[in-house]
Amino acid sequence: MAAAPEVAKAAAGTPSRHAFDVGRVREDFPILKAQVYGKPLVYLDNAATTQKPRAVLEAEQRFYLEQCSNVHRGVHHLSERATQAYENVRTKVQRFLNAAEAREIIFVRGTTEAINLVANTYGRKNIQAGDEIILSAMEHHSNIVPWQMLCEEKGAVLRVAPINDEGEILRAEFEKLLTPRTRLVALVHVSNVLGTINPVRQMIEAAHRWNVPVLLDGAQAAPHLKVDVRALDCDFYAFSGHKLYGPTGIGVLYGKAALLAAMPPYQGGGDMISSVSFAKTLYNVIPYKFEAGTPNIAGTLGLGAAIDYLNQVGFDALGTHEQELLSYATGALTRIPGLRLIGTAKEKAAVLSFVLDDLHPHDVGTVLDQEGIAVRTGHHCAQPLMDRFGLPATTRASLAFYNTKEEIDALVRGIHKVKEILG
Ligand code: C6P
Repeated sequence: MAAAPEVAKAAAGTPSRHAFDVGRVREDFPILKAQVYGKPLVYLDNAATTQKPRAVLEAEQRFYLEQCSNVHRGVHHLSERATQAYENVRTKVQRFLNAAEAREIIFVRGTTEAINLVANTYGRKNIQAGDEIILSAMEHHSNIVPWQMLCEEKGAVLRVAPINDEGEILRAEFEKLLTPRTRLVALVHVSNVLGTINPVRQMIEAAHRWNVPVLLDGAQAAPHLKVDVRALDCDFYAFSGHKLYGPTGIGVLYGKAALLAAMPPYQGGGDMISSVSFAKTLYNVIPYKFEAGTPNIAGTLGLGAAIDYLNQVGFDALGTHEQELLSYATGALTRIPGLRLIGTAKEKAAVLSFVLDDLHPHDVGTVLDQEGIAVRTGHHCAQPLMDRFGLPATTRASLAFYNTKEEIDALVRGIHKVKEILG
Protein backbone atom coordinates (compact mmCIF):
# COMPACT_ATOMS: atom_id res chain seq x y z
CA MET A 1 0.00 0.00 0.00
CA ALA A 2 1.24 3.53 -0.75
CA ALA A 3 2.49 5.56 2.20
CA ALA A 4 -0.15 7.94 3.53
CA PRO A 5 0.36 11.18 1.63
CA GLU A 6 1.55 14.10 3.74
CA VAL A 7 -0.82 16.54 2.20
CA ALA A 8 -3.81 14.30 2.76
CA LYS A 9 -2.80 13.99 6.41
CA ALA A 10 -2.21 17.69 6.66
CA ALA A 11 -5.57 18.49 5.10
CA ALA A 12 -7.14 16.46 7.88
CA GLY A 13 -5.67 18.87 10.37
CA THR A 14 -1.96 18.17 10.97
CA PRO A 15 0.09 21.11 9.72
CA SER A 16 2.65 20.07 7.10
CA ARG A 17 6.13 21.55 7.00
CA HIS A 18 7.43 19.11 4.41
CA ALA A 19 8.94 20.31 1.15
CA PHE A 20 6.79 19.96 -1.94
CA ASP A 21 6.87 16.35 -3.11
CA VAL A 22 4.94 15.87 -6.33
CA GLY A 23 4.85 12.07 -5.92
CA ARG A 24 3.15 12.38 -2.56
CA VAL A 25 0.77 15.06 -3.81
CA ARG A 26 -0.30 12.84 -6.69
CA GLU A 27 -1.39 10.20 -4.17
CA ASP A 28 -4.15 12.60 -3.10
CA PHE A 29 -5.73 12.59 -6.58
CA PRO A 30 -7.16 9.11 -7.27
CA ILE A 31 -7.91 9.82 -10.94
CA LEU A 32 -4.25 10.46 -11.74
CA LYS A 33 -3.71 6.70 -11.59
CA ALA A 34 -6.20 6.16 -14.45
CA GLN A 35 -5.23 4.52 -17.74
CA VAL A 36 -6.48 5.77 -21.10
CA TYR A 37 -6.30 3.31 -24.03
CA GLY A 38 -4.02 1.20 -21.83
CA LYS A 39 -1.61 4.11 -21.28
CA PRO A 40 -1.14 6.19 -18.14
CA LEU A 41 -3.33 9.28 -18.16
CA VAL A 42 -1.31 12.46 -18.69
CA TYR A 43 -3.77 15.16 -17.69
CA LEU A 44 -2.76 18.51 -19.17
CA ASP A 45 -6.18 20.14 -19.42
CA ASN A 46 -6.18 21.82 -16.05
CA ALA A 47 -7.32 25.21 -17.32
CA ALA A 48 -10.58 23.54 -18.39
CA THR A 49 -10.99 21.89 -15.01
CA THR A 50 -8.63 20.50 -12.39
CA GLN A 51 -8.77 17.07 -10.82
CA LYS A 52 -10.05 16.79 -7.27
CA PRO A 53 -8.14 15.62 -4.22
CA ARG A 54 -9.72 12.98 -2.03
CA ALA A 55 -10.31 15.59 0.71
CA VAL A 56 -12.76 17.43 -1.60
CA LEU A 57 -14.62 14.26 -2.56
CA GLU A 58 -14.88 13.28 1.10
CA ALA A 59 -16.17 16.69 2.17
CA GLU A 60 -19.02 16.48 -0.34
CA GLN A 61 -19.83 12.90 0.64
CA ARG A 62 -19.69 13.74 4.36
CA PHE A 63 -22.31 16.42 3.84
CA TYR A 64 -24.74 13.96 2.26
CA LEU A 65 -23.93 11.16 4.73
CA GLU A 66 -23.94 13.18 7.95
CA GLN A 67 -25.34 16.68 7.56
CA CYS A 68 -27.74 16.72 4.63
CA SER A 69 -30.16 19.52 5.24
CA ASN A 70 -31.02 22.95 3.85
CA VAL A 71 -29.25 26.09 5.07
CA HIS A 72 -30.62 29.30 6.65
CA ARG A 73 -34.05 27.72 6.98
CA GLY A 74 -34.39 25.21 9.79
CA VAL A 75 -34.05 25.45 13.55
CA HIS A 76 -33.34 21.73 13.70
CA HIS A 77 -29.94 20.30 14.49
CA LEU A 78 -28.95 19.18 10.98
CA SER A 79 -29.93 22.47 9.41
CA GLU A 80 -27.99 24.42 12.00
CA ARG A 81 -24.90 22.27 11.38
CA ALA A 82 -25.22 22.63 7.61
CA THR A 83 -25.68 26.41 7.95
CA GLN A 84 -22.65 26.68 10.20
CA ALA A 85 -20.52 24.61 7.81
CA TYR A 86 -21.72 26.64 4.80
CA GLU A 87 -21.00 29.97 6.50
CA ASN A 88 -17.60 28.70 7.68
CA VAL A 89 -16.65 28.29 4.03
CA ARG A 90 -17.61 31.92 3.41
CA THR A 91 -15.11 32.93 6.08
CA LYS A 92 -12.54 30.56 4.57
CA VAL A 93 -12.97 32.20 1.15
CA GLN A 94 -12.76 35.63 2.78
CA ARG A 95 -9.35 34.68 4.22
CA PHE A 96 -8.30 32.98 0.99
CA LEU A 97 -8.85 36.24 -0.92
CA ASN A 98 -7.90 38.46 2.04
CA ALA A 99 -11.26 40.22 1.73
CA ALA A 100 -12.14 42.64 4.52
CA GLU A 101 -15.43 40.98 5.45
CA ALA A 102 -17.22 37.65 4.95
CA ARG A 103 -20.31 39.42 3.60
CA GLU A 104 -18.24 40.47 0.58
CA ILE A 105 -18.19 36.81 -0.54
CA ILE A 106 -21.13 35.66 -2.67
CA PHE A 107 -21.51 32.04 -3.67
CA VAL A 108 -22.44 31.58 -7.32
CA ARG A 109 -22.18 28.77 -9.88
CA GLY A 110 -18.82 29.90 -11.22
CA THR A 111 -16.95 32.73 -12.89
CA THR A 112 -19.52 33.02 -15.67
CA GLU A 113 -22.37 33.53 -13.24
CA ALA A 114 -20.32 35.96 -11.15
CA ILE A 115 -19.65 38.21 -14.14
CA ASN A 116 -23.27 37.98 -15.32
CA LEU A 117 -24.37 39.00 -11.82
CA VAL A 118 -22.25 42.16 -11.92
CA ALA A 119 -23.34 42.99 -15.48
CA ASN A 120 -27.02 42.56 -14.62
CA THR A 121 -26.97 44.43 -11.32
CA TYR A 122 -24.12 46.93 -11.10
CA GLY A 123 -24.05 47.26 -14.88
CA ARG A 124 -27.76 47.77 -15.44
CA LYS A 125 -27.93 50.31 -12.65
CA ASN A 126 -24.84 52.34 -13.50
CA ILE A 127 -24.23 52.06 -17.23
CA GLN A 128 -26.22 54.20 -19.64
CA ALA A 129 -26.24 55.10 -23.34
CA GLY A 130 -22.88 56.37 -24.55
CA ASP A 131 -21.00 55.02 -21.50
CA GLU A 132 -17.95 52.85 -22.07
CA ILE A 133 -16.70 49.55 -20.67
CA ILE A 134 -13.04 48.61 -21.18
CA LEU A 135 -11.99 44.99 -21.72
CA SER A 136 -8.78 43.53 -23.12
CA ALA A 137 -8.15 41.61 -26.34
CA MET A 138 -7.47 38.41 -24.36
CA GLU A 139 -10.81 38.02 -22.58
CA HIS A 140 -12.71 34.76 -22.28
CA HIS A 141 -16.22 34.89 -23.76
CA SER A 142 -17.54 34.99 -20.17
CA ASN A 143 -15.98 38.41 -19.78
CA ILE A 144 -17.13 39.68 -23.18
CA VAL A 145 -20.66 38.48 -23.87
CA PRO A 146 -22.36 39.70 -20.64
CA TRP A 147 -20.94 43.20 -21.31
CA GLN A 148 -21.95 43.07 -24.95
CA MET A 149 -25.49 42.13 -23.93
CA LEU A 150 -25.53 45.05 -21.51
CA CYS A 151 -24.17 47.42 -24.17
CA GLU A 152 -26.86 46.29 -26.60
CA GLU A 153 -29.57 46.91 -24.04
CA LYS A 154 -28.24 50.29 -22.91
CA GLY A 155 -26.56 51.70 -25.99
CA ALA A 156 -23.20 51.60 -24.22
CA VAL A 157 -19.90 50.89 -25.98
CA LEU A 158 -17.11 48.31 -25.49
CA ARG A 159 -13.51 49.47 -25.75
CA VAL A 160 -10.77 46.88 -26.14
CA ALA A 161 -7.21 47.28 -24.83
CA PRO A 162 -4.82 45.82 -27.42
CA ILE A 163 -2.01 43.31 -26.79
CA ASN A 164 1.41 42.75 -28.36
CA ASP A 165 2.59 39.63 -30.22
CA GLU A 166 3.90 38.10 -26.99
CA GLY A 167 0.40 38.33 -25.52
CA GLU A 168 0.94 41.25 -23.14
CA ILE A 169 -1.52 44.10 -22.71
CA LEU A 170 -0.21 47.41 -24.04
CA ARG A 171 -0.60 49.38 -20.85
CA ALA A 172 -0.13 52.80 -22.37
CA GLU A 173 -2.88 51.99 -24.90
CA PHE A 174 -5.11 50.77 -22.10
CA GLU A 175 -4.61 54.00 -20.17
CA LYS A 176 -5.51 56.04 -23.27
CA LEU A 177 -8.90 54.31 -23.32
CA LEU A 178 -9.77 55.64 -19.84
CA THR A 179 -11.95 58.74 -20.25
CA PRO A 180 -14.80 60.48 -18.41
CA ARG A 181 -17.09 58.11 -20.36
CA THR A 182 -15.57 54.97 -18.81
CA ARG A 183 -17.87 53.30 -16.29
CA LEU A 184 -16.15 49.94 -15.73
CA VAL A 185 -12.99 47.99 -16.54
CA ALA A 186 -13.33 44.19 -16.75
CA LEU A 187 -10.04 42.30 -17.12
CA VAL A 188 -8.77 38.78 -17.06
CA HIS A 189 -6.15 38.32 -14.33
CA VAL A 190 -4.48 35.33 -16.06
CA SER A 191 -5.29 34.42 -19.67
CA ASN A 192 -6.65 30.91 -20.21
CA VAL A 193 -5.03 30.76 -23.68
CA LEU A 194 -1.75 32.66 -23.32
CA GLY A 195 -1.05 32.16 -19.64
CA THR A 196 -0.20 35.87 -19.40
CA ILE A 197 -0.36 37.25 -15.86
CA ASN A 198 -1.64 40.76 -16.40
CA PRO A 199 -0.26 43.73 -14.43
CA VAL A 200 -3.66 44.20 -12.86
CA ARG A 201 -2.55 46.16 -9.81
CA GLN A 202 -1.11 48.96 -11.95
CA MET A 203 -4.13 48.82 -14.27
CA ILE A 204 -6.50 49.08 -11.30
CA GLU A 205 -4.55 52.08 -10.01
CA ALA A 206 -4.89 53.74 -13.41
CA ALA A 207 -8.66 53.04 -13.54
CA HIS A 208 -9.16 54.30 -10.00
CA ARG A 209 -7.52 57.61 -10.92
CA TRP A 210 -10.65 58.03 -13.07
CA ASN A 211 -12.91 56.65 -10.29
CA VAL A 212 -13.66 53.66 -12.48
CA PRO A 213 -14.28 50.32 -10.72
CA VAL A 214 -12.47 47.19 -11.92
CA LEU A 215 -13.74 43.62 -12.14
CA LEU A 216 -11.12 40.89 -12.39
CA ASP A 217 -11.85 37.53 -13.96
CA GLY A 218 -9.74 35.32 -11.72
CA ALA A 219 -10.80 31.94 -13.16
CA GLN A 220 -7.22 31.09 -14.16
CA ALA A 221 -5.44 33.14 -11.52
CA ALA A 222 -6.90 31.73 -8.31
CA PRO A 223 -5.47 28.22 -8.95
CA HIS A 224 -1.92 29.51 -9.53
CA LEU A 225 -1.40 32.75 -7.59
CA LYS A 226 -2.01 33.93 -4.06
CA VAL A 227 -4.79 36.43 -4.65
CA ASP A 228 -5.12 39.38 -2.28
CA VAL A 229 -8.13 41.48 -3.24
CA ARG A 230 -7.20 44.23 -0.80
CA ALA A 231 -3.63 44.53 -2.05
CA LEU A 232 -4.95 44.56 -5.63
CA ASP A 233 -7.72 46.96 -4.58
CA CYS A 234 -10.01 45.40 -7.20
CA ASP A 235 -13.72 46.14 -6.85
CA PHE A 236 -14.98 42.71 -7.97
CA TYR A 237 -13.18 39.38 -8.28
CA ALA A 238 -14.64 36.20 -9.80
CA PHE A 239 -13.40 32.61 -9.73
CA SER A 240 -14.67 29.05 -10.22
CA GLY A 241 -14.34 26.24 -7.70
CA HIS A 242 -13.79 23.55 -10.32
CA LYS A 243 -10.58 25.16 -11.60
CA LEU A 244 -9.35 25.39 -8.00
CA TYR A 245 -9.42 21.61 -7.35
CA GLY A 246 -12.97 21.95 -6.00
CA PRO A 247 -16.33 20.76 -7.36
CA THR A 248 -18.19 22.02 -10.42
CA GLY A 249 -21.23 24.26 -9.93
CA ILE A 250 -19.72 26.46 -7.23
CA GLY A 251 -17.79 29.69 -7.56
CA VAL A 252 -17.30 33.03 -5.90
CA LEU A 253 -17.97 36.65 -6.57
CA TYR A 254 -16.07 39.00 -4.28
CA GLY A 255 -17.25 42.60 -4.24
CA LYS A 256 -16.43 45.56 -2.03
CA ALA A 257 -19.20 45.79 0.56
CA ALA A 258 -20.26 49.34 -0.33
CA LEU A 259 -20.65 48.43 -4.00
CA LEU A 260 -22.55 45.20 -3.31
CA ALA A 261 -24.86 46.89 -0.80
CA ALA A 262 -25.82 49.53 -3.38
CA MET A 263 -26.52 46.98 -6.13
CA PRO A 264 -30.04 45.67 -6.82
CA PRO A 265 -30.55 41.90 -6.44
CA TYR A 266 -29.80 39.53 -9.32
CA GLN A 267 -32.41 36.80 -8.97
CA GLY A 268 -35.57 36.77 -6.85
CA GLY A 269 -36.63 33.91 -4.60
CA GLY A 270 -36.11 32.34 -1.19
CA ASP A 271 -33.37 33.54 1.15
CA MET A 272 -32.73 36.82 -0.68
CA ILE A 273 -35.63 38.62 1.02
CA SER A 274 -36.23 40.06 4.46
CA SER A 275 -40.01 40.25 3.94
CA VAL A 276 -42.48 39.62 1.12
CA SER A 277 -46.01 40.83 0.64
CA PHE A 278 -47.97 41.24 -2.57
CA ALA A 279 -47.59 44.98 -2.11
CA LYS A 280 -43.82 45.05 -1.62
CA THR A 281 -40.75 42.91 -1.03
CA LEU A 282 -37.85 44.03 1.12
CA TYR A 283 -34.51 42.49 0.30
CA ASN A 284 -32.09 40.75 2.58
CA VAL A 285 -28.67 42.18 3.42
CA ILE A 286 -25.52 41.20 1.52
CA PRO A 287 -24.40 38.54 0.74
CA TYR A 288 -27.81 36.81 1.01
CA LYS A 289 -29.46 39.38 -1.26
CA PHE A 290 -27.52 37.74 -4.11
CA GLU A 291 -28.05 34.10 -3.14
CA ALA A 292 -31.65 33.35 -4.14
CA GLY A 293 -32.84 29.77 -3.73
CA THR A 294 -31.19 26.72 -2.18
CA PRO A 295 -27.47 27.05 -2.84
CA ASN A 296 -24.99 24.37 -3.84
CA ILE A 297 -24.30 23.36 -0.24
CA ALA A 298 -22.27 20.22 -0.92
CA GLY A 299 -20.28 22.07 -3.58
CA THR A 300 -19.57 24.90 -1.16
CA LEU A 301 -18.25 22.46 1.43
CA GLY A 302 -16.14 20.84 -1.30
CA LEU A 303 -14.75 24.27 -2.18
CA GLY A 304 -13.89 24.81 1.48
CA ALA A 305 -12.00 21.50 1.50
CA ALA A 306 -10.15 22.51 -1.69
CA ILE A 307 -9.05 25.76 -0.06
CA ASP A 308 -7.86 23.90 3.06
CA TYR A 309 -5.99 21.51 0.80
CA LEU A 310 -4.32 24.30 -1.19
CA ASN A 311 -3.35 26.12 1.97
CA GLN A 312 -1.63 22.95 3.15
CA VAL A 313 0.23 22.48 -0.12
CA GLY A 314 1.10 26.19 0.03
CA PHE A 315 1.02 28.65 -2.84
CA ASP A 316 4.76 29.28 -2.61
CA ALA A 317 5.50 25.58 -3.05
CA LEU A 318 2.98 24.95 -5.82
CA GLY A 319 3.97 28.17 -7.59
CA THR A 320 7.66 27.21 -7.58
CA HIS A 321 6.89 23.73 -8.92
CA GLU A 322 4.57 25.08 -11.63
CA GLN A 323 7.13 27.69 -12.73
CA GLU A 324 9.80 24.98 -12.97
CA LEU A 325 7.44 22.88 -15.08
CA LEU A 326 6.59 25.88 -17.24
CA SER A 327 10.21 26.67 -18.00
CA TYR A 328 11.01 22.99 -18.62
CA ALA A 329 8.01 22.65 -20.96
CA THR A 330 8.75 25.94 -22.73
CA GLY A 331 12.30 24.80 -23.44
CA ALA A 332 11.22 21.34 -24.59
CA LEU A 333 8.37 22.54 -26.84
CA THR A 334 10.36 25.32 -28.49
CA ARG A 335 13.00 22.75 -29.53
CA ILE A 336 10.38 20.89 -31.61
CA PRO A 337 10.73 21.92 -35.28
CA GLY A 338 7.55 23.51 -36.64
CA LEU A 339 6.07 24.23 -33.21
CA ARG A 340 5.21 27.85 -32.39
CA LEU A 341 4.15 28.91 -28.90
CA ILE A 342 1.28 31.38 -28.75
CA GLY A 343 1.75 33.43 -25.60
CA THR A 344 5.31 34.20 -24.54
CA ALA A 345 4.73 36.96 -22.00
CA LYS A 346 7.43 37.63 -19.41
CA GLU A 347 4.94 37.02 -16.59
CA LYS A 348 3.18 33.72 -17.26
CA ALA A 349 1.26 31.00 -15.49
CA ALA A 350 1.80 27.38 -16.59
CA VAL A 351 -0.29 27.42 -19.77
CA LEU A 352 1.26 26.51 -23.15
CA SER A 353 -0.74 27.13 -26.31
CA PHE A 354 0.88 26.20 -29.59
CA VAL A 355 0.42 25.57 -33.27
CA LEU A 356 2.30 22.78 -35.04
CA ASP A 357 3.30 23.05 -38.69
CA ASP A 358 0.06 23.50 -40.61
CA LEU A 359 -1.74 20.74 -38.72
CA HIS A 360 -5.21 21.37 -37.37
CA PRO A 361 -5.18 21.42 -33.55
CA HIS A 362 -8.12 18.99 -33.43
CA ASP A 363 -6.01 16.42 -35.30
CA VAL A 364 -3.09 17.10 -32.97
CA GLY A 365 -5.35 16.63 -29.95
CA THR A 366 -6.83 13.42 -31.31
CA VAL A 367 -3.43 11.78 -31.81
CA LEU A 368 -2.27 12.96 -28.37
CA ASP A 369 -5.42 11.50 -26.87
CA GLN A 370 -4.50 8.10 -28.32
CA GLU A 371 -1.29 8.41 -26.28
CA GLY A 372 -3.31 9.06 -23.10
CA ILE A 373 -2.49 12.77 -23.16
CA ALA A 374 -5.40 15.13 -22.44
CA VAL A 375 -4.99 18.62 -23.90
CA ARG A 376 -7.58 21.11 -25.11
CA THR A 377 -7.85 22.16 -28.73
CA GLY A 378 -9.99 24.87 -30.29
CA HIS A 379 -10.57 28.55 -29.66
CA HIS A 380 -10.75 28.09 -25.88
CA CYS A 381 -13.81 30.38 -25.67
CA ALA A 382 -11.61 33.31 -26.71
CA GLN A 383 -12.44 33.82 -30.37
CA PRO A 384 -11.46 37.52 -30.50
CA LEU A 385 -8.03 36.52 -29.17
CA MET A 386 -7.71 33.86 -31.87
CA ASP A 387 -8.59 36.56 -34.43
CA ARG A 388 -5.86 38.79 -32.96
CA PHE A 389 -3.31 36.06 -33.72
CA GLY A 390 -4.92 35.17 -37.06
CA LEU A 391 -5.59 31.59 -35.93
CA PRO A 392 -8.74 29.49 -35.88
CA ALA A 393 -7.52 27.41 -32.95
CA THR A 394 -4.53 26.26 -30.89
CA THR A 395 -3.54 23.17 -28.95
CA ARG A 396 -3.24 23.99 -25.25
CA ALA A 397 -1.41 22.15 -22.49
CA SER A 398 -2.32 23.65 -19.13
CA LEU A 399 -0.43 22.46 -16.08
CA ALA A 400 -1.22 21.93 -12.43
CA PHE A 401 1.04 21.40 -9.44
CA TYR A 402 0.49 17.63 -9.64
CA ASN A 403 2.04 17.45 -13.11
CA THR A 404 5.59 16.18 -13.56
CA LYS A 405 8.55 16.63 -15.90
CA GLU A 406 7.97 13.03 -17.03
CA GLU A 407 4.51 14.09 -18.20
CA ILE A 408 6.04 16.96 -20.18
CA ASP A 409 8.43 14.41 -21.73
CA ALA A 410 5.39 12.29 -22.65
CA LEU A 411 3.80 15.34 -24.29
CA VAL A 412 6.97 15.97 -26.31
CA ARG A 413 7.07 12.30 -27.43
CA GLY A 414 3.38 12.58 -28.29
CA ILE A 415 3.96 15.67 -30.43
CA HIS A 416 6.77 13.88 -32.32
CA LYS A 417 4.35 11.02 -32.92
CA VAL A 418 1.75 13.51 -34.23
CA LYS A 419 4.36 14.78 -36.71
CA GLU A 420 5.22 11.22 -37.76
CA ILE A 421 1.57 10.27 -38.33
CA LEU A 422 0.19 13.53 -39.76
CA GLY A 423 3.26 15.40 -40.93
N1 C6P B 1 -12.19 28.47 -19.18
C1 C6P B 1 -10.96 26.79 -20.43
O1 C6P B 1 -10.80 25.65 -20.87
P1 C6P B 1 -16.67 28.85 -15.81
O2 C6P B 1 -17.04 28.06 -17.02
O3 C6P B 1 -17.74 29.83 -15.41
O4 C6P B 1 -16.18 28.01 -14.68
O5 C6P B 1 -15.38 29.72 -16.22
C2 C6P B 1 -15.43 30.57 -17.33
C3 C6P B 1 -14.09 31.18 -17.57
C4 C6P B 1 -13.95 32.54 -17.38
N2 C6P B 1 -12.75 33.14 -17.52
C5 C6P B 1 -11.66 32.45 -17.88
C6 C6P B 1 -10.35 33.18 -18.00
C7 C6P B 1 -11.74 31.08 -18.11
O6 C6P B 1 -10.65 30.41 -18.46
C8 C6P B 1 -12.99 30.43 -17.99
C9 C6P B 1 -13.14 28.97 -18.32
C10 C6P B 1 -12.12 27.05 -19.52
O7 C6P B 1 -10.18 27.71 -20.70
C11 C6P B 1 -13.41 26.52 -20.09
S1 C6P B 1 -13.93 27.42 -21.50
